[in-house]
Amino acid sequence: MRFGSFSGSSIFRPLQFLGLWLLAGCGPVPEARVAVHEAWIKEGPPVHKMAAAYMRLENLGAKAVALIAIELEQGRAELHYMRHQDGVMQMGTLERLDLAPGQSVSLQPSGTHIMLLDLPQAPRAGQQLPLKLIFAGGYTRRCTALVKRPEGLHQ
Ligand SMILES: [Cu+2]
Repeated sequence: MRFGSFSGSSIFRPLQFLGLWLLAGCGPVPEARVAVHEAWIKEGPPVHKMAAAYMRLENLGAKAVALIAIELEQGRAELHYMRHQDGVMQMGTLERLDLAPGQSVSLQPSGTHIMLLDLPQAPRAGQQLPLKLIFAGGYTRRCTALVKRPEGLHQ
């Protein structure tokens, strides 16, 4: 089952997800529930073995959650912030991304993003990369991010 790679309805997937879970009757349902919407990676120069990944995270659970790490099959990932300071865009690592119950946070160009580093090769448009999101407390969420060209995007 894949829940991350889509670009359609934002509401249907979580319901479907919950429904499958209930039908499967698998053990205790974890309290944390996070939906990943429209996960994508910005294609960069072919020589760059790094790229930025974006998505919208939605906390569907009743408790606050915090994204603390991201795992890749090959390479590594960091959570980064971007901010303007004295006219200069600065980027740095974020230790965690908190989501209150019901809160939706967008990782997007010029803002908070997931930096993919030490990749075996530069991601090319059309490829899909599986990501594993790790939340405080051990909850994990897998998604697949589609690599897209940054046409018309503010870089
Ligand atoms: Cu970055």
